[in-house]
Amino acid sequence: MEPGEVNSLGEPYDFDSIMHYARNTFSRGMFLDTILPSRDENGIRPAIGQRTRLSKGDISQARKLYRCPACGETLQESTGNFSSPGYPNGYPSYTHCVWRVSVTPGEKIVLNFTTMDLYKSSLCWYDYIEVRDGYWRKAPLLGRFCGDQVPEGLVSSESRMWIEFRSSSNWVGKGFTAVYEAVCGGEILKDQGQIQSPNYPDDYRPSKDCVWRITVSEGYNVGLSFQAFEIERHDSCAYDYLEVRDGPAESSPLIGRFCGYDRPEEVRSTSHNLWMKFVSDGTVNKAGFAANFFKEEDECSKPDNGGCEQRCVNTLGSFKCACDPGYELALDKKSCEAACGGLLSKLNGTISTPGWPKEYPPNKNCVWQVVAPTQYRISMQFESFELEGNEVCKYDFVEMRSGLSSDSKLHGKYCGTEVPEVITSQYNNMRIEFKSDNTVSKKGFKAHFFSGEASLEGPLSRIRDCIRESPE
Ligand SMILES: [Ca+2]
Ligand SMILES: [Ca+2]
Ligand SMILES: [Ca+2]
Repeated sequence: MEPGEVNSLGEPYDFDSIMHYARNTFSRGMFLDTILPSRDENGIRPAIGQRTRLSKGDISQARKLYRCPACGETLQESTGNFSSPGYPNGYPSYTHCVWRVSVTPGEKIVLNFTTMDLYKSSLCWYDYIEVRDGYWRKAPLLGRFCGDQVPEGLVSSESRMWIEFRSSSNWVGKGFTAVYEAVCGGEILKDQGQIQSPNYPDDYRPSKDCVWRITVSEGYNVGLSFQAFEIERHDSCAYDYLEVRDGPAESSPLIGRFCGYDRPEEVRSTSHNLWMKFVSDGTVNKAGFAANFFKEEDECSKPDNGGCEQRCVNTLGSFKCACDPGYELALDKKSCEAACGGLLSKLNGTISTPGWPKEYPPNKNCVWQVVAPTQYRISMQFESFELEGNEVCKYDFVEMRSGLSSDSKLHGKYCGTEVPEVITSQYNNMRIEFKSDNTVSKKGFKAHFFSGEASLEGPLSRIRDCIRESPE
């Protein structure tokens, strides 16, 4: 091959690349060479075609291809240190380095500079170090430093930190050195969030001791609910455990010390503080826990009953309205309206649209299933009838069927103001389904049903008798 046919991005030709053909690729036998390096160093040709790792050339070409900074690295240990290139003999001018620190999720990074000697300029315009709270160059800035003043320690809010060093002066300073450490727990001043054991959902590490102090807005309690819980089991939680206390400190009243595989019940503090400690011993690690915390109040104890028409049920982080028996929650989730539908096994009775004789509510779906003894037939007579719509019945309607399921024999679909005729079931059961759409409501219907032994005349004559006796 001619040199012009090869593009190694200015690097020497890379026989060691993981992408390179092996010496016997396409050969008819294992030991027949198809390709041989023409370079010969003291009678030894370079080896080609390894498949075990990225070669030095692979890495340097990839860095060039993706314009990676020439220095810096990704640090993943729970402690570590790094320094500017050439430290302490002075960093080169026009240098650009990026260090990424990535520790166990659930832990934070504490970064401390141990020495600092960079060219000092206004706003650190020329040479500087930038520390960012996250994993990339646009993450929130924690600080920009230059000169010879060692900055205060910096703490990330999550498990990653981005440190960028740039020099554009010709001044020669020693540079900087820094150490970092992963820590768990911490002070949390938020109204809601999640707390996980370090490294969740992967196993936590041994010998951890993490303390969280949660503070929500004044006047609220702290609610805590667990999504997952798996901590080495022991009868008295002597090995690994999570301890929760009702207050701001280790001396606050104990709510519980938890371990094992059962999710603890929801926790509610009596003040706006909650104290939590996770401890693991030297052996046996499990997945740990994940829990949401949030500010909690008893909405139902307020004068307006949480805005609920009938009943108010307080829940952790929220509340909900409920209704008395015979009522159901309306669309606004606060008011209650008469429940509708049901299984009716009496020989006769009355059904009506919810709210009768007032207008029925929108978006209702009521199903009545009437069941009579085997030899009986059921007749339905409407006393009053007024639904939105006319013949098409595409807005509000009532459907009458023989049978109990929604695909049994349909007698008719009704709407408008014309009162349907008496309908008698084919067998001993009947399904009546009422539906209203989201606009325009009318008075609805009221209907009487009567069951009688199977003869057409039987139930019909009884209907007439009953209507005559009816006081309405
Ligand atoms: Ca353990
Ligand atoms: Ca609540
Ligand atoms: Ca309607």
